[in-house]
Amino acid sequence: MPSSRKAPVIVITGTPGTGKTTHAQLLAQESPVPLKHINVGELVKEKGLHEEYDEEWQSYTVDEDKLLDELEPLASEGGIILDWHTCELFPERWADLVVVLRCDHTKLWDRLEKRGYPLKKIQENNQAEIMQVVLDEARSSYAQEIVVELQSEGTEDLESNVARIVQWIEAWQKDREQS
Ligand code: DAT
Repeated sequence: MPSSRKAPVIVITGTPGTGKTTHAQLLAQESPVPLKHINVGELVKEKGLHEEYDEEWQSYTVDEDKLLDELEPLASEGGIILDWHTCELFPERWADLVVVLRCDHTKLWDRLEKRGYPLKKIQENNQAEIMQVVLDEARSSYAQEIVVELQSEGTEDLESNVARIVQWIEAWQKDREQS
């Protein structure tokens, strides 16, 4: 069922390091409708929407209820990009488009090494990318027609992916105007 939002909610997801934040930042600049980039991991830290810090994994255990309460009014309003490494938590009604970024696993390994991730975390994410965990998660959580898998290996991909999402936004707007 189409939502009553004036601007879409675009989920950009993928294994850490696949380029979500890079894409979200460029998309927020190029979008024909104002889109606010929400880096969900940063939001969790800023607003303390977590339970405890896991030293071994160097990450927070997210308080899912608190996070959903925080995001609900923003998602109802629309005009946001949700940038997170998982998407199954977000209710299906929130999302107008779900972009799953993919990257060759050796390239991903380099990106995560540069980021200073511990070996265990690099291995885990590398394996998840090979097994297309996030893509499967997106496909089982949302209608097939709103899930798009895009490669994110280099700047050419980045630019063409963002151009493609911009086209999708323009079509989404036209659709709204007509109905
Ligand atoms: P994520 O938000 O998924 O964790 P990121 O946007 O922070 O990933 O990107 C991780 C690193 O990889 C960063 O140095 C930018 C680079 N990168 C990602 N996707 C890219 C692309 N399509 N072209 C060039 N560099 C890219």
